[in-house]
Amino acid sequence: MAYKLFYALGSAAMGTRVILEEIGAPYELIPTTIAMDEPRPPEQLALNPNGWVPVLIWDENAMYECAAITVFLCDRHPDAKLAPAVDDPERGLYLQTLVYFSNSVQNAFQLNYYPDRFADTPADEPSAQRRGNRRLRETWKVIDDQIGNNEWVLGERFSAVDIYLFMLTTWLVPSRGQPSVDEFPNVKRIADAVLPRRSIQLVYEKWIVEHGG
Ligand SMILES: N[C@@H](CCC(=O)N[C@@H](CS)C(=O)NCC(=O)O)C(=O)O
Repeated sequence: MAYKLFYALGSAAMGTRVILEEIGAPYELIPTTIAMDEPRPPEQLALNPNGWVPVLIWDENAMYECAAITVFLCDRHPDAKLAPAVDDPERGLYLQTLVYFSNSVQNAFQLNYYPDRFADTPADEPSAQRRGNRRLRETWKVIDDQIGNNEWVLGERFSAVDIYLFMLTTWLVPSRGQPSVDEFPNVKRIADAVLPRRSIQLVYEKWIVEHGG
């Protein structure tokens, strides 16, 4: 049976869609929005009361949280070779980096994109946004240093973490005061290497056109 994915352009659901493309699993997109002034479909809110995407549905089941969905799908489809197996020595770094992306880097983005969730009053929001941008610099630097001279995040092996990294770099908007990906050469090297993949070209077609790719 096909997977179903609550989906919005520019969102973390794009990363999940890339994974589904890489796996070659049939899937159906359910359009939703990430606009703060637009309502979410009740079916989405019933599965994720936070109103976030991605939300993945399969059989009679559903789950949210992009990093968890990534681990789930890659484990479910090992033939796609997107993740180290549970007993592989690289499994630790794989999980560590995915969770760091999800709870530290993404959190820094949230401060900048959704400051109302972190500030007491509207007057406090610019401060939260500035702190988010500093936090983006701090957390991306940690990742850039971690990668060092590695070809991919896990070393010589391409994995779902590289796709996740690419997705997060598309959210960096220097005109908002956020760092440019150019400040993190090791991150940029991997993002550039992920870009030509067929799955990325398909899912990020609009972003690539807009960014002169
Ligand atoms: N921790 C969640 C966060 C997901 C998230 O922030 N999604 C954003 C788009 S990238 C969203 O749905 N934003 C709309 C909202 O927060 O209401 C995850 O990693 O899946």
